[in-house]
Amino acid sequence: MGHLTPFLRIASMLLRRNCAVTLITATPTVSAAESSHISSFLHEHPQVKHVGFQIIQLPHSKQDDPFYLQFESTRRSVHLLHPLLSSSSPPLSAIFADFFVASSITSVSTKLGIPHYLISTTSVKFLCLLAYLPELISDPAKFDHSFTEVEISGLTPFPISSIPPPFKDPNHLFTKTLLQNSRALSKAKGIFMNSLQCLEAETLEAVNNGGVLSHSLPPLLPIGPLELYEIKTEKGQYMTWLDRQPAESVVYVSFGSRTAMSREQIREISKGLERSGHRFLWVLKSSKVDTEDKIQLKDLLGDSFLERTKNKGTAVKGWVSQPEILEHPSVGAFVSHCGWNSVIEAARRGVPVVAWPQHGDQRLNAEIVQRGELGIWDRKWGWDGDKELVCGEEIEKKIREVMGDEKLRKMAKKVGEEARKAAETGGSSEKVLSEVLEFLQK
Ligand code: BUP
Repeated sequence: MGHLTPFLRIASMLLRRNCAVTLITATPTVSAAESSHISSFLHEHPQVKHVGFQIIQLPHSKQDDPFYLQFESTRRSVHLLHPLLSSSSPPLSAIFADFFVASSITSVSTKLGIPHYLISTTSVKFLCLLAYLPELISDPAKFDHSFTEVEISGLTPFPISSIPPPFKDPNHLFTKTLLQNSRALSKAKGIFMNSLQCLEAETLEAVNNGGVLSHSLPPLLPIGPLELYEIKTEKGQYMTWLDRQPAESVVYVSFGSRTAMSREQIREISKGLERSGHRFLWVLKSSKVDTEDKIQLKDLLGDSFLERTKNKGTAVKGWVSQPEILEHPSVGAFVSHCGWNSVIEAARRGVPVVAWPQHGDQRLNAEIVQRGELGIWDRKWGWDGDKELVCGEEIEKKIREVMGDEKLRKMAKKVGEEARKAAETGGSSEKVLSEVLEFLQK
């Protein structure tokens, strides 16, 4: 969902600017959330032409991560797109593609004689790490204990503990897919970034004006925060519950679409929330892929917790409308895995974040949250922690801190104001997108 969501948002931004949009999605999808979002989007936007692109699935074993497999299968199938697109009417003027297919989309756009742009679903900092990946991996000594930081010339170094653990294994499927794509980033006309000047000014400046990674990266085009699009669905009960809560009083807790916390960790979170005394809205998952998520809420949390906290909080199993929740005036803080979309959605309204990264780019994102004064992060929270469980007392402490620290809340609000300014007519992000569309019309 971290990839599909920004694409649907950009598709709707293009529609609002009178572009004709063809949406190409990989079939079959991995999760039920993807299938239902694609259907609802097409239902709400009947003018979009849809190509359900049948990908060739790779042989795999049960241990393989279904999302990583989907990325690699899609990457390897993309060269087959050309015949499906060559007779498009009106003819296509550009392709906007995911960076997970950067290596294979080049041949398609070249054959069609049109430019391609990439859409990065990550921070600028993480994209820089991806561009640097071939160099990082070519020297295994960089993972020695003597190296504590990743140093990319021209950028502020960051701790080696912040890189995704699979990067240490060049034979890992995720690393292999990213390496292929990383080498092709420079072939794109530009890379759209769902990021904000105020969160990543230094890195953006280093790449676009300082020539950092200039052999590996084309211009970066910051267009964040992406505009939200509306899907008319029935209002969830959690929204009605939020409507009844005082302003900025609720802690929203969610760890994204692919993280299922262990039973032990869930117990500690429940302790922390209850002991903090604050109101909460907690979204839970019990398996990585939603189609396999069959456990009931009461089996995860126990009847007594639900009964004791029924006047203080609400727990939800399954999909919620997160952007709507984060835009709601009752929400006062967000305990988040720091998926990049979640970070930018929090930034849109200046909701302070308690960062709790789980995998992938999320430790780097947590660092951006902390440095950008959008929230707080205890570096022990995440995969480099010295213990596996974060205990209830620590969770309670962090929640009290984020809800009680006026300075922190003010700083987060400032980020929200900057985000609003960037997105409004005449704002920096709006200008970047208009310029690309003008170029394509020539
Ligand atoms: Br879960 C969930 N409702 O219940 P990220 C997520 N979302 O609207 P991810 C919902 O999915 P990775 C839910 O608002 C965001 O736009 C959320 O993207 C939305 O994390 C998107 O935050 C999730 O980037 O990706 O999907 O876990 O693990 O790859 O970072």
